[in-house]
Amino acid sequence: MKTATLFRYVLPMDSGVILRHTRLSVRNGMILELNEAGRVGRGEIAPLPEFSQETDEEAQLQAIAVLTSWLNEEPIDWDSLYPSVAFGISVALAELNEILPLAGHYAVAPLCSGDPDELLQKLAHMPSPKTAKVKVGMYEAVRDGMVVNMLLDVVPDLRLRLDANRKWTLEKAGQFVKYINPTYRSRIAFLEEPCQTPAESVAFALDTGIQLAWDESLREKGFELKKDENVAAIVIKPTLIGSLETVQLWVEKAHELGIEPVISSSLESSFGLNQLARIAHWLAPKTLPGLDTVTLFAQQLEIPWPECPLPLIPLSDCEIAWTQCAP
Ligand code: OSB
Ligand code: MG
Repeated sequence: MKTATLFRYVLPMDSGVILRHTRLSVRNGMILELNEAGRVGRGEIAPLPEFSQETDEEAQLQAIAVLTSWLNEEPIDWDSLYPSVAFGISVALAELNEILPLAGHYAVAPLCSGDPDELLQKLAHMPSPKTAKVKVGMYEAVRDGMVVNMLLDVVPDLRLRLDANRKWTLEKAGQFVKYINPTYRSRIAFLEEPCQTPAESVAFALDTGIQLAWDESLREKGFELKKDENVAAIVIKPTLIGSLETVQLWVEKAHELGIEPVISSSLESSFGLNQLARIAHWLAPKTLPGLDTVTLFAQQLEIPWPECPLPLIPLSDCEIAWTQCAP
């Protein structure tokens, strides 16, 4: 006997979470649950506003169609699915079929998207070697350069991942670097997408010796990952990339080329983040994942993130959007 259920969640965010051009005051998403022969598999489908092409409504309609096929023992055409739907359903199936191991990679790179003092407090409790991620490109490039220099100065065993989200021209990126002590450059593990185009980013890396990570580029049509001394990492956001199989292919390709695959959050709930930590531990155990986003929320869902004090909402409190048994 098979059943499939879709829950809808609405979780309040911490004040001041801004995605590109919009403030995100609540996060909407779905948890799907599959039952078969006494086994359970769950996954999260949560298109991210400003990043996903699909809306919540489109994702829900497609998920219902796919789950109906699953109940009817029909094959799933993975290539035709929205990334968020492919990801959530493939994870639920992997859990159901006991393919996804339980152990998770819960050590993450703490994220600083504003106040560097908050990051310094987090780092004080972190064992060495310390790795953190700082968002740059939101304020003046000069200010970013000074903040990064200060952090590397104050915390001698710190390595930084930086993320500029394609905000800089080559000139602005140069202004940023000017404020960083040249001997600290090697402690920048990578800088994600410094410039508006990948070609400018590569030019920046060649100029400065600071290595790059591809994030947005990975999701661009025709992008091909090649061996490149300037590229240290790729940022894999499964909700934006697709099925677990697609994620696995990117991880394998990165490993083949000596590039680090960083499994990262697309602001999934604590439920989805836990699954991402398990995926990271399973597929890329040696790389610190980019999953420090639970504190952007005001509530957690069903499964708490380790040591996170935010209140926890059980899945049973969520609205059931759709449920069906096999005919
Ligand atoms: O800018 O990389 C981004 C999360 C959602 C949308 C965009 C981004 C992010 C993150 C996730 O930065 C956290 C991380 O990568 O460590
Ligand atoms: Mg990024």
